[in-house]
Amino acid sequence: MRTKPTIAAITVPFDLGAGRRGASKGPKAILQAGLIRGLQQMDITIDHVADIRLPNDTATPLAAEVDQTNLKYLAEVIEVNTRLAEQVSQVVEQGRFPLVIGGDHSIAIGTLAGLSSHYQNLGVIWIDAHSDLNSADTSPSGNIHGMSLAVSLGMGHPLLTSIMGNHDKVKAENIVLIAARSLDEGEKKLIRSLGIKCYTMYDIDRKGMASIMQDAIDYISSKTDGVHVSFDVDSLDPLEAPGTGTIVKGGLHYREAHLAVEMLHEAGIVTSAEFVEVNPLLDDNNKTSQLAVGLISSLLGKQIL
Ligand code: B3U
Ligand code: MN
Ligand code: MN
Repeated sequence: MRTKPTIAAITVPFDLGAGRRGASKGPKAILQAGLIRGLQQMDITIDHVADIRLPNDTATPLAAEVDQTNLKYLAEVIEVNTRLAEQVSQVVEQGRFPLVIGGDHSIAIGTLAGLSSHYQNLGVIWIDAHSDLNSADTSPSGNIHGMSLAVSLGMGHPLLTSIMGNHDKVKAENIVLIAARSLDEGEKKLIRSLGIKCYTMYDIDRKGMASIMQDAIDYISSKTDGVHVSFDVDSLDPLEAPGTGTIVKGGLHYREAHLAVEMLHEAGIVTSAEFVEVNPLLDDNNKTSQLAVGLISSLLGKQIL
């Protein structure tokens, strides 16, 4: 990202992967908070290339065929992610930087599927209070936004793992989790058994954000040919980001989150990004959408001086 890439923004007004409604209004709130204008002022070229929605008639063609099991809105999640994956893949093919704006975190399934065919070893920096590593068997909720990283590792419903082909979209050794503090038992087991690099809030408190980010960047840049940043705003403390569906206290402070994305920009390794789980219905005076705009701007190179 040393030379300014052309950004292709893809909005995904979808929230059926989450337990509560409202994240579907995230893209509009983030755009209204001045995302495009802000980036243009930084001399960044940004085009809003697509808005990925469900068809208006709510019964998707897949709905009848899909065995819903305990996966909520499986047909809808498949439909949206299939469309998103195709759009993301097209943007990469055109040599542009995909910036995906959610929506709930289930959309990472489509983003990573769309990226996967363009990289041999895609790195993923997953900044989130959660690890989203559940499957139908381990999920306490049935909400697919808590399963998207597992699906991308090839674990989950075959209709989800086969979006854009049956290959695993990312390898466990190329993932770094940052800001984790709410992990289910099954997720902890998986992180340990697969050896996924996981920096919890304990690690961040102990070593400081700058040191953690440097470790994360060194770890991931040595072995990957592209890095995707998947940023869930619930990684921040609820005091900073009240407008999100599953708040977990003890999160990143405003400055820690900005430092993380500033260091990622400085490292020059990031090739795509997504920002998810802004829920304007729960927000306080657009605080969380404005925060998202600030974080995106910093990731794309905004500096204080
Ligand atoms: N791990 C829980 C909670 C959760 C995951 N992601 C969010 N919440 N946003 C689950 O439902 O899988
Ligand atoms: Mn998440
Ligand atoms: Mn989360």
